[in-house]
Amino acid sequence: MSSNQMKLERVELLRLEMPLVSPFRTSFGVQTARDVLLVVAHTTDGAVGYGECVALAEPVYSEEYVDGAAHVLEHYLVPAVLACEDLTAARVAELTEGFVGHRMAKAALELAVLDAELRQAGMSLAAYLGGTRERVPVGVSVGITDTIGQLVETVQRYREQGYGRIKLKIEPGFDLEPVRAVREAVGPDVPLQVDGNTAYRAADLAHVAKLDDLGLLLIEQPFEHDAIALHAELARRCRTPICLDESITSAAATARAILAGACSIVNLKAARMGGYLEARRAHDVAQALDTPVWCGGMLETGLGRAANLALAALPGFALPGDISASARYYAEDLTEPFIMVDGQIEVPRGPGLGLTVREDVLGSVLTERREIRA
Ligand code: SMG
Ligand code: MG
Repeated sequence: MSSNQMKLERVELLRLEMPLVSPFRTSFGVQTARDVLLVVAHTTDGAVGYGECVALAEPVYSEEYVDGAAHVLEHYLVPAVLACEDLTAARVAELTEGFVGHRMAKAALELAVLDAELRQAGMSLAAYLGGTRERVPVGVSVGITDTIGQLVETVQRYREQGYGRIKLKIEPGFDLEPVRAVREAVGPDVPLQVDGNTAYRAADLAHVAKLDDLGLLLIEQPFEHDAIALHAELARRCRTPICLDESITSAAATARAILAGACSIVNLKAARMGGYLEARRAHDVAQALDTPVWCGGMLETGLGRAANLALAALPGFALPGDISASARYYAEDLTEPFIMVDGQIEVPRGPGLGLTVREDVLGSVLTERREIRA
């Protein structure tokens, strides 16, 4: 075996129930706690790596959901990788490509193997991916509220905490009016963007295009994931850049969406495209097509956020990410808490994800543990 090749001895699948500090409502539902699935890879040399699976409890953001991810990992993906005698993270995608879809589950397994590999090699994930920055600009994603007054109050609270860029979740019936109210409250200079999470349909085109008057940084994924031509038509009708999230399922999909004129900015989420290695390729494609990217979020714990910070250190990440401080999500994070200073968060530099799991916190939120052996 060459130096970075490994063999896995066992893989643990941990389920955690992490209460959120406040409910987070989007067009597809309300999250009050994060049902987290952690993949822990143990190599025969004693290296340990962590991968957080970002699938939500229900299949509402994409077709994946956490019980389904745990099942496909236990019965298909983990056995395929456990059988490999000369494993590297770069081989995980090829070992699991016979199983269709399940990109978030595959991404978590690849990340666990990659973390183990990099901890063994003493290299940070940011360095491995080609990150060039020590800290990255971040923003906050603000959920839908019952009243416009509550939304304005919430935004002002985040502004006081130092968040420079604000993203507002929208849905039919909660869009032009609340966004206009926030724009008036914060003034013309605060970077504001919106995210429709696929809640709009073709008949809403003219209505969605009215967002163009609100001085937004971008409009994220108003239409369904496969509505490429429709997003391209919206882009023709707006000066505001259109950004895609749910549509971007691979590096190839990134190229297709950009070349079709459906987006001029890309929300990169590694898990949605099967892992950090594919996300790196999508970043390179976007750069080749002169298209800025930014790092999306899935309410990750500190472990998943560490990986996102490493990705966001790459040069093409030109806009602030949905990577907020730990306190925006969890009273007790799984890792040392991430703190925001001057609207930025530091990229971890230690080997692998660069952070340690707080075993006391893990113990208090753990709901299930399974072990799969070679
Ligand atoms: O991690 O700060 C975060 C959340 C960012 O809004 C966010 N994510 O569509 O971009 C998106 C949503 C998806 C997850 S909603 C639970
Ligand atoms: Mg989004």
